[in-house]
Amino acid sequence: MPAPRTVLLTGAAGGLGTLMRDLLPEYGYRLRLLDLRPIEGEPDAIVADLADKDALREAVRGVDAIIHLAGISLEAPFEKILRANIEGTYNLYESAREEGVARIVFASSNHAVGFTPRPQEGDPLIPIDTPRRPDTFYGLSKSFGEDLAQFYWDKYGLETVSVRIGSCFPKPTGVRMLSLWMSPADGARLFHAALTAEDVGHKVVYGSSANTRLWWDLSTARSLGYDPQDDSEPYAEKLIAEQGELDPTNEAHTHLGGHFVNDPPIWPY
Ligand code: NAI
Ligand code: 15L
Repeated sequence: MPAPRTVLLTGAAGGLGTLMRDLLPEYGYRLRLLDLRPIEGEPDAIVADLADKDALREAVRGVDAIIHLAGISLEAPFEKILRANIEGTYNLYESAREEGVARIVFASSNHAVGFTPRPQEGDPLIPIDTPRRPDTFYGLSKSFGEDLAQFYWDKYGLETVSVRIGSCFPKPTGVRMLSLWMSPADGARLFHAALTAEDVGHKVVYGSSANTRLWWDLSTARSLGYDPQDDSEPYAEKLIAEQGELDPTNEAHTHLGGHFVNDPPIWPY
């Protein structure tokens, strides 16, 4: 597939969307922005709900690819997750299929496999084909998104890279995050690789930097051409001094999904 140029970025007003709005144009992309919320300084951004099929159809028309970040990014009652993440992602895929968009990069999450025990010292890294173990309705919606992507590839030939993102923030803020952190610059590298790799079909990859304390296997992401440059280790000493080492008797410290397994943060809207 030729390198995509015009890319629809859904969820463009959010944390990750804001970071990617800054970083992706350096790779030569022209971004079309979409979010439920208006974006300051971006009068051309499309303000639309993923429930609005007509707006989605128009938004995807003529783009080469989509980076799909929009949706509820924390835990919420099932009905809300159903509407935004499950039906919303379906609506986006249907629009993409109807308009002949070749590829979607889907923001999946570590919470699709959040109940997976984290590796202890000497254990192998978590492989990409580990059974899915969602830790929340939110994680369940990401599992659905991955299956939806597989279905649209098998049935319609619409390609997807599903990125199980760890924690993409400017800096790691917790000890668990030392293992899952994806620096924004590595995030842009990974999205660029996912947009440009040849013949991906549907591929699921983990999304993080090359952290010293990595818990999962980045080889599938690397097979796309992703070459992470960052490592959370410089933040480790200070975070561990402040918060202590992970506690093996605390469920939130012994699972990939962290506190989503027992006390998930709730979507505030
Ligand atoms: P965020 O909550 O900051 O941004 C999500 C955006 O989606 C918001 O701007 C919101 O207005 C928009 N949105 C929500 N419902 C919508 C709807 N029905 N229609 C249109 N727009 C809607 O989340 P963040 O951190 O930027 O994450 C982006 C994506 O990446 C999410 O799908 C999240 O699940 C996923 N992800 C993020 C991780 C991270 O470390 N930031 C980790 C794993 C996954
Ligand atoms: C996610 O999926 C969330 O969207 C993000 O806000 C973080 O909580 C991240 O996972 C994480 O696990 O750190």
